[in-house]
Amino acid sequence: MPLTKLKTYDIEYLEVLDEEGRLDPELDPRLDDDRLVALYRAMVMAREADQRMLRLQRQGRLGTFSPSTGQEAASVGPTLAMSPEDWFVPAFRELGGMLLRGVPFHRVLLFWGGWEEGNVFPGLERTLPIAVIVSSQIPHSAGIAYAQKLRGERAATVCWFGDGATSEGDFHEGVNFAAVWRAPVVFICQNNQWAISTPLERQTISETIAQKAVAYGIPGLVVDGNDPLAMYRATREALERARRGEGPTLIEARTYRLMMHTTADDPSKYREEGEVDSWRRRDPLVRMRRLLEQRELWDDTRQERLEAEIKQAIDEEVRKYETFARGRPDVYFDHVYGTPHVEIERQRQEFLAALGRERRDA
Ligand SMILES: Cc1ncc(C[n+]2csc(CCOP(=O)(O)OP(=O)(O)O)c2C)c(N)n1
Ligand SMILES: [Mg+2]
Repeated sequence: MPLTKLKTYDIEYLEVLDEEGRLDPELDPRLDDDRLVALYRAMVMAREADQRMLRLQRQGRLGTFSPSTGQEAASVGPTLAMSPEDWFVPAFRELGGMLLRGVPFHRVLLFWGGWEEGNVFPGLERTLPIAVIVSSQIPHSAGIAYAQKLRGERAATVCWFGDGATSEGDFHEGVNFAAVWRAPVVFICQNNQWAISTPLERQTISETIAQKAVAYGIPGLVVDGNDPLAMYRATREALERARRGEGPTLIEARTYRLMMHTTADDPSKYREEGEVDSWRRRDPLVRMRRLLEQRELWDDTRQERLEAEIKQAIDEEVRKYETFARGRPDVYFDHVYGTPHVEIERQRQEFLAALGRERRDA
């Protein structure tokens, strides 16, 4: 009996807008000028928000947070392709997408400040809170999408997670469940090459993350995750597939975390500056601005105006957050257990004393 080939597979790679701002006319999703500018503005907003959060954290005015600098395109592009009826299921590095979706920045600050109110977005009930528990949101998204199917909705669900999340059982269970039930969900893996200090090659020896889709019988593709137009296009196609009742898609967005994992991390301990520099050249904001400039939609004056506008908006949101949070820097300790705990109370006192010392020294 000869050995026969049962199946082979191909994995496609999608890039629409390259590092120089050159656009592939065949693949161009043909967004109008307003939407092109909207993509760029949302990415600049997220970048500026990261810088402000970093300062607030270093000043003791915010808890730790996970920066999304360098990864803006991977959440902003897909969000532009979504409708308000679609469910938005983030991990913790989708700030740009959340803000574009309409989540007020002060809610994000409340979340990282330890406030439960940071989990609730009035008027945006189809936007889930930030999920820090790695991969926990993947089964949630599969269940939401399954419910959408049962209800006969035309809408779908988009769920983000990291490369590290693909090593969790929840990833495999969630993707398999969604595939078997043809649930209308788009899985977006933000492959930023690192899971804290664990490099991708220690996470998986698969050549791509996208090919894991093959095992579940669904389409998987690799996308330049720093290309907002490619991310928009890939998500739009996956959403259309989902709405046609054809089930989930796995998108591997190749990107890079340019800053630390969280403010409690020092990446210089485990990765080379050269690697970071090579990804800085692939910055999604730079290539998008190049495209806008070529089309005469952008210049230095517009950039200055945008930055001033964003600064003012951020100032206002920080004020809202700090007005709400005033006098309770220890709120994190409230929710560790449902009832007071002697060890947590000891830690609370230690934290308050340390904060007091720091503020006196400042
Ligand atoms: C279940 C669980 N295990 C461990 C952690 C601690 N932790 C937080 S983020 C992270 C790495 C996640 O890596 P990845 O999925 O690649 O996302 P990235 O941080 O790179 O965006 C880990 C281990 C956690 N939050 N949840
Ligand atoms: Mg990662």
